[in-house]
Amino acid sequence: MPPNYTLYLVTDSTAPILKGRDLAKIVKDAIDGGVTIVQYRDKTSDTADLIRTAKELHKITKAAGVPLLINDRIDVALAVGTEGVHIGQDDIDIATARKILGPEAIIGVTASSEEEAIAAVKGGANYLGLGTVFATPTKENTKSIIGASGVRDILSRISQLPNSEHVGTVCIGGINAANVQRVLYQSHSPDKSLDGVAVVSAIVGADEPRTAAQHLYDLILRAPAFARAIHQPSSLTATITTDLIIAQVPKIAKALAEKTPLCHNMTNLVVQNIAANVALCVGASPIMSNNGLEAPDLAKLGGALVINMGTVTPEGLSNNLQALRAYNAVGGPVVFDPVGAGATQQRRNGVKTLMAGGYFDLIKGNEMEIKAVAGVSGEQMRGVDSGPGTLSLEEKCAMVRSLAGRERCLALMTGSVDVLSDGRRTVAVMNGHGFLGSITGSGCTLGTTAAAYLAVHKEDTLMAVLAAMLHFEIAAERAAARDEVRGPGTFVPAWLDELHLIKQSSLKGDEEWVREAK
Ligand code: 3NM
Ligand code: MG
Repeated sequence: MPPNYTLYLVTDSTAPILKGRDLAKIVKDAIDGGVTIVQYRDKTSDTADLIRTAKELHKITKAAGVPLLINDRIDVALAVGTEGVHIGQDDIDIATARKILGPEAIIGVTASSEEEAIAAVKGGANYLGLGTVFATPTKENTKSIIGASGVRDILSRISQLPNSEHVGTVCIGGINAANVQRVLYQSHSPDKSLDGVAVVSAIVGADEPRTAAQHLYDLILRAPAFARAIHQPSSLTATITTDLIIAQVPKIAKALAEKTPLCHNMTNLVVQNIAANVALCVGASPIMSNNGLEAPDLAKLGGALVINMGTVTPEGLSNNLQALRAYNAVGGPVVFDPVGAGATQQRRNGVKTLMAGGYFDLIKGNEMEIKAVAGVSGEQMRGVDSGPGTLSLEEKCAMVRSLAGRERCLALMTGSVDVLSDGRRTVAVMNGHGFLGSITGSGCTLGTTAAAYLAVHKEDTLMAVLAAMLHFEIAAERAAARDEVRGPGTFVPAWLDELHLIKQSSLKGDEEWVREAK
């Protein structure tokens, strides 16, 4: 029987995490809470202390039927007779460890790249610890931060190796209750999934290790609410045809007008008024609330959330995170609008914090913003990119597709041509009008519109956002073509009218407007 890796506890020996408490008591509580395997990791104690503590821990784990592994120190594992060891890339090699410990021992190896993982699988490791997922103060000298997508790339690569189904996998680094479900979801590759997660501070550093372990265990076993909420049919075709658009988009617009879902906007002061008006005109019921404390109540109302990073402050970020978690917990769609991402260090940090803190159904931005989110801005762009708007359509499609695939969500890059992808299907929309670029908040209100559509159509989220884009942009074209519209000022009221008229005609089952899709 292979070990159960579901909730893997790695111990710590440092003061900030232990806070003077007894490690054996913490391990006992953690096992009572649901921990399935334990690694004793202690980089500071002398050998005699290591052996003494390991013996004490082994008594506890053995009584609970949970394996105990020793980090690095084969001698300690041998002396105490524990079930195995965990070795890093700079420690003893697997073959030697196996020779010393025998065929029954559990030997785990840390891997942070596909190459390291392949070598460990071929070398006979029983399981891999994949990471570092997120930067963590618990281990400061980590080699590389690979994120959930890095874990997925490794899983996908080793799934092609013979016998890899017998190799367990856990991920490690910054995993906690707020991100564990998103990490499991986003790291999933079709051929191989994680068998569990490894944590240090989320349990050892918790005030109540038992409760913390119980909570984590429940979250791991329960499918994440947002994954349950999104049912992407496996029959989705690879191409979005005009026929498909005409067959589906009017129905989605009608559903929005009928259901008037709540559209919760956490947005900047500049666009609150127009975002609320656009939400009303497309058929949603807007609420403009930047207070994270009321998000759990709002999330229960079945609507969607837009997080617009327009005015980023530390307080705003923590409100955003609270709301993101509330919507993730119930599976409500969340749109991320990383306004000005990449422009300042504050904003780059904001993007990182939010993307590590929860799951977004849609990430939308202009070319510079999407580049920043995709992580190809700054130094790397110099010499390749002289400023905004330099990517060819093909390059845009590739970037958007790869971002969507990496994050397992939808990505939308707006511009004169808008590119939307779910990682498999990528579609470009040519509708819209230049006046949208001359008024404030048009990008933000597209996020609002997309959220409203996502709230009513979870069967195929790409189609929902495509419907939102068409409603939004065809209305802009119709407004700009009106006689009375002579510039951005007269455009805004006409555009609100046209958004409203498309909603009204969709309610009556009219499909004509969709034929203007380009
Ligand atoms: N190994 P926490 S990260 C022990 O990447 C360890 O190999 C890592 O601690 C690796 O759960 C890490 O508190 C520390 O973030 C994980
Ligand atoms: Mg080591």
